[in-house]
Amino acid sequence: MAAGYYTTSTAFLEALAEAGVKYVFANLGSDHPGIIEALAQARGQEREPPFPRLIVCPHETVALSAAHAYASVSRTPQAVLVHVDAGTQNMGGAVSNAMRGRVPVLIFAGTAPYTLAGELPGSRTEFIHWIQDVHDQRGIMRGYVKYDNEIRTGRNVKQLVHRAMQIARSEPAGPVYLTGPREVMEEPLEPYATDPAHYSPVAPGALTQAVTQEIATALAGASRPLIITSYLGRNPGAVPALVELAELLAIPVIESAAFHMNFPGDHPLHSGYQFTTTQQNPLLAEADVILVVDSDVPWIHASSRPAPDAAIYGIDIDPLKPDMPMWHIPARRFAAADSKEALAQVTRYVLDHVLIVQGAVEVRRAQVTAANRARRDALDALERPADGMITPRYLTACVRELLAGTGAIVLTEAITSYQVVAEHLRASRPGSLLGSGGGSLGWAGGGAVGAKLASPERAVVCLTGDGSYLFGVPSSAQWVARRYGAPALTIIYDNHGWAAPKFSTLLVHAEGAAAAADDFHVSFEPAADLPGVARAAGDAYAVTVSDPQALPLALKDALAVVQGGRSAVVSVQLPPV
Ligand SMILES: Cc1ncc(C[n+]2csc(CCOP(=O)(O)OP(=O)(O)O)c2C)c(N)n1
Ligand SMILES: [Mg+2]
Repeated sequence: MAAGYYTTSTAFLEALAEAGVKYVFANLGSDHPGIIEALAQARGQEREPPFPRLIVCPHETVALSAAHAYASVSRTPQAVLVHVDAGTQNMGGAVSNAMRGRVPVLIFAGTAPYTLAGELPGSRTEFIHWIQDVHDQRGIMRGYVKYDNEIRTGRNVKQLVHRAMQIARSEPAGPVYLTGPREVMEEPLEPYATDPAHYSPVAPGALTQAVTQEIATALAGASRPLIITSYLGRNPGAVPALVELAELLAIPVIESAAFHMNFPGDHPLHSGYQFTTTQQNPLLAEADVILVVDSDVPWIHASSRPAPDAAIYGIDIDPLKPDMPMWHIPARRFAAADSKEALAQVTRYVLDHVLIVQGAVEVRRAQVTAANRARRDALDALERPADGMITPRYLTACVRELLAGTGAIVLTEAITSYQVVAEHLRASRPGSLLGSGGGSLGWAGGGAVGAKLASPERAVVCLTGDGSYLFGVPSSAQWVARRYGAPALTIIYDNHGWAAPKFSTLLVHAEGAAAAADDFHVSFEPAADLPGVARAAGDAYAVTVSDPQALPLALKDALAVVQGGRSAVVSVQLPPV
């Protein structure tokens, strides 16, 4: 480094490193010379901790999705660097996914220089600096981030980074957004230090004694208790706490709209998965006490709801969901708490204070176990091809067999096959299944890169719809995977189009003209060579499979390729939409 070279950009990168950021998923532009120069100046220096590594992402969706999945897997937030308003806009729905997934990530974008004629280092030098100057760049992100601010001087940039990270990591976690004008990012400074230990995330909250007693007593006294959860497994450490409580009182557990492994799929008390329901769930209708833990969508009133007199309790890291303009469950008590802590408190209370009606609990355990065995047997029977074609259930069963004992991380963006993937994969290890948590498609492509960088020793397998594969900008994602040695196995649930909008239309207009004419505008015919995109962009091993008998071997070969260090994309041909 040139003697004394130290700018806001240097301090910014130092602060990221201090905050535990190993990777900056970056898409660069005219706002980043300060950062590019600071990185080059630092090259070869022995810094402790070392500056984060820049991961060049040719599309911003890939950058943010990678940072999202990295943080989900490792529970350590990373950073994303994008270009002024344009790059901010190009992250598009990925920021909505990070918000809904309650995933911490620090996003930085430069802003146009504010001086016209060389008054300060970083002043305007290119025509584009006039064109990229907009009124409210931070406003683009404001509905989706927990915090936004502008870096106004390098003298407190470290404080700002650590404060932003503290907010991002404190529950409910989420994305944060900082901007910095070129002049500020070029500002020469004296080196200085901050202590990141003073910015730890807010410690997990627990239940009060009174609420613990209320919930423990209600559950222990229930005849037909039920637990519903969606994202408790964001913290893999919370899963054993749920298992312990469920086992203690023989409480069936339903995973609803779950994008995490929350409760072991092979557990006798696992009572099924639900996403968009069309029929009443009898367990939900019959339950007299329901504990909803960490859930955005515990049920869909239109088709499946609890009894009007059920006693409902809600424990959530985010119990009121102020980020959702309309949300409600008719709970007797809402409590904001960390689910791991809260469930352990309830379990302890039951053990210490509440008389368990052991006979009744054992009868229920036997009943729930038998019902779940029957339900699983019925699902097993569906795991076969239909009319010579691969079905989503058969495909998922083959994936389950393929991955048995491998310790793989599975990313799911299987859309109309979300439920089938959950039901037949039956993820049973905490942290082994991940979805975006949001509604903006295209997460899994970049997500696979982030998951692999976060957990290089594990195989990463991405189950995606064909539409979602394309939303994920595979040309960019597959190139990044190759360049940075982060291979994944991508399995496309290829039904040649978008089943979801067709399904949505049928839910509203079952007898309509679109249904009568099968005219939904959802077909991807003529078919594109989807794995070929990955081959061209990232030298991926690319295969298309339509023969059910050939499927297991094709998947096995593809996994072996990935374990050898090269990405593979298998398009599995399903009945078309
Ligand atoms: C960014 C974005 N654009 C559009 C949508 C609306 N949408 C929801 S599901 C879907 C189709 C997804 O297709 P695919 O991944 O092939 O899954 P399939 O519906 O076929 O199961 C679309 C377009 C969305 N959720 N996100
Ligand atoms: Mg599809």
